[in-house]
Amino acid sequence: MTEKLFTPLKVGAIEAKNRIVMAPLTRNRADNDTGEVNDMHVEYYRQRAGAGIIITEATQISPEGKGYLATPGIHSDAQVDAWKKVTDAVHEAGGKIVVQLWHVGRISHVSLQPDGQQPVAPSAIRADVKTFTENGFEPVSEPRALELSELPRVVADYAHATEMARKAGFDGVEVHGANGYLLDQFLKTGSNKREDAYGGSIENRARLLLEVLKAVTEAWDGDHVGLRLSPFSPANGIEDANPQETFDYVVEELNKFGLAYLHMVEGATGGSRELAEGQSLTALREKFDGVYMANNGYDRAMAIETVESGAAELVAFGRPYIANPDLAKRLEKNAPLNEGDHKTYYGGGREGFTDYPFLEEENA
Ligand code: 8OZ
Repeated sequence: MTEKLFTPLKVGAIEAKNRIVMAPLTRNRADNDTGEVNDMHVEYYRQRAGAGIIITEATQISPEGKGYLATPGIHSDAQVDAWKKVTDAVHEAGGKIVVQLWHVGRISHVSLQPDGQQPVAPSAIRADVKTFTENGFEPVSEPRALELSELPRVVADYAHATEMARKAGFDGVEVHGANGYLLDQFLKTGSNKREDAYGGSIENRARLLLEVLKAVTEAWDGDHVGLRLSPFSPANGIEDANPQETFDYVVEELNKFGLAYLHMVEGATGGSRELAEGQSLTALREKFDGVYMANNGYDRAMAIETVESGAAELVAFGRPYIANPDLAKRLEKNAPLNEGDHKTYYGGGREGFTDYPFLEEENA
């Protein structure tokens, strides 16, 4: 019997050959000055084309959206040309690839911003976290609150990045609404103290995300657009007074856009899957009309069971994909997994990036 996890699924416009997704993974190996990916990325993503869908590492929609050293962008023509080599390679190898559209908001440092400017945020509240700069790990800089008049420009940057992603040959885009970055900062009460139409009530806090989704689905269409959320994660110093209430509203509203999928970080990003009293992902999943992609700490048995039971249609694997380029095949064959080397997760060259072995090499 073939378990459902290993069978195809139509995800919006994307024909996934299995239900195993490569989750977005920040690897800090793009050109720090130009935000272009390079030959290493072509090889890295080609190697992982066995996934039903690859979601690229988080990729900034504008220079201001950058918050870490050597992350890629998708706003310049040169970046598009560089990504085109990646999408061509993945397609030749029979895979599908979407780009994760990212604006970090307050999680940045002046040294990473155009002209050394302050990072932007819903409100001028610094998160007590660090980012990765030329000088190693440094506390994020004090942000400034975005003016009301600037928000249409931020929304337009998402639409522009979507157009650039189409030109680069991607199969779709994923809007990064998770992990304490700009859109999550607007959604949650700890980081959003605005007194205009984008702060206060749930409707107001969700306004920017919903405007972004409207713009992105107009620039392409809902069938090519996914969204990642992390309702209950404290990642990057984020908190919300009532996340269940906030995300009940958000997920309800998502159904207007006919999205290809909803990608959920279940629990604390990269950490515990436990939820607090009164918090339920099932309630959110049931509200959403489309394809549900589960993520966070899944192993083979959990993934098989989750898809078999219908609790999710897709399962995204992050860290296991760093060390196992052929993860989908390994899961199908129930083969052992390689261990990743943490020292080469962020930054560096080919070592720890494109040199993890495939099953055939191990058995040769
Ligand atoms: C790890 C290091 C830097 C950024 C996320 C984009 O958490 C990230 C990220 C992860 O979504």
